[in-house]
Amino acid sequence: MTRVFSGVKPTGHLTLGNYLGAMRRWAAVDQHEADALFCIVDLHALTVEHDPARVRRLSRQAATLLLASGLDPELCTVFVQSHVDEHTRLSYLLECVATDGEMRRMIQYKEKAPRERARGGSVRLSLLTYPALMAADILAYGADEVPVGDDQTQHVELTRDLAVRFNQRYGHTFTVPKATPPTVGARVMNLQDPTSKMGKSDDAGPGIVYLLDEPDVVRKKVMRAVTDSGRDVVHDREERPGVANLLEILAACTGGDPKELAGSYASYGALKKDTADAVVEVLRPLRERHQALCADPGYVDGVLRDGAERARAMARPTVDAAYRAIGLLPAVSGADPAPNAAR
Ligand code: AQP
Repeated sequence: MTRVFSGVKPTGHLTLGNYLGAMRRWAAVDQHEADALFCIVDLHALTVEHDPARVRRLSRQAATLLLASGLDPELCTVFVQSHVDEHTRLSYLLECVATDGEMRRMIQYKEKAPRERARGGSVRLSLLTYPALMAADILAYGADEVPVGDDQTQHVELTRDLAVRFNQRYGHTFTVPKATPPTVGARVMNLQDPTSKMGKSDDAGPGIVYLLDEPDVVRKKVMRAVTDSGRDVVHDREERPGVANLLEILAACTGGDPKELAGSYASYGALKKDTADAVVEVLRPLRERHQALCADPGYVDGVLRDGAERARAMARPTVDAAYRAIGLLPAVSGADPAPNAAR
C-alpha cells in the first residue's frame, strides 16, 4: 500500500490555502487510499520568532482542525512531530548529507530570512537547516508520496536528492518520495495581493481567509478581493491574477474547471458572490465539527497520544537502519548479552 506523509506548521491560524492545497485531499482521498500519516510539524514553527504559548495553542488548534476536516484516526495516523524523537534523530544525519548551498537555495529561506531581519530580529540557524528536518519527517516513514501545495514541492525535491545521495553512499535505506500537488487549488493567492501566496504567518489582513473566520467575515474578504482593471472574466494568471485566483478558488470549492467557469460570468461582482458562497459552504461543516471537538479536548489528546505511539513504531526501524548505515556504533542495551556471555 502506498505510504503518504504530510503536515501543517503551527505558525498561524490555518487558511483556505492550507485547506484547498492540502488538508481537503488528505481527508477525502489519502486516508482512504493510502497508509497515511499527518503531522503537526511544531518543530518547524520554532525556526522564526515565536511565542511559546501561542505555538502550543496553535498546535492544538491545528490538530483539532485536522480532525474537523475529516481525518479519522481509525483510518490514518495523526500526531505531533515533537512527540516522536525519530524526526530530530534522523534530521542530523541528513544535515551530514546535505550541503549548505542546497539549504541556501530554498525559496522559503530566501523569502523568510529578509522578513525576519526586517522585523528587527536575527535569522535563526534552524531557518536555514529545517529542510533537513522536513526531509527526515518524510524519509523516516518511508513515504512514497507527499501531498502538498505547490509551495512545498522544492522541499520534496530536496528530500528526494538527499534520499538518493544517502542510498548511494551508504546503501539502500530510504524510499525516494514524490510530491503530489492537487490539480486545482495548489496555490491559493492572497486576496489583496494575488501575486503572493495566501500564507498563515503573513501579517493578518483582509487578503487571508482563515478556516475559523465567521461566514460574514469570509464573505466580506472575498467581496473585497482585489481584481483587475479589465471587465471581462477570463482565466489568465499572468495578466489577471486577481480574477484567476477567484476562479481557481471557486473551481477548487465546486469541483469545476477555472477556464470553463470563466465563460459563465459576465461580471466580477457575480464571480465574487458565487466564490464567497462556495467558500462559506466548504468551510461550514469544518467549523461545526471544530466547535464540537473543542468541547472534548480529551478526545484530541487521546488521538495525538495513540498517533505518536504508532508513528514512533513506524519510524524507528528506518532511523535505526540509517544510524547503522552511516557508520554509527549501535548502542548495546541492558537486555543484550555481554560479549563474554555470548561466547
Ligand atoms: N496558499 C496556499 N495554497 C495552496 N496550498 C498551500 N499550503 C500552504 N499555503 C498554501 C499547503 O498547506 C500545507 C501546510 O502548509 P504548512 O503549514 O507547511 O505551511 P507553508 O507551506 O509554509 O505555508 P503557510 O501556511 O503559508 O505557512 P507559513 O506562512 O508559516 O510559511 C502544505 O502542503 C502547503 O503546501
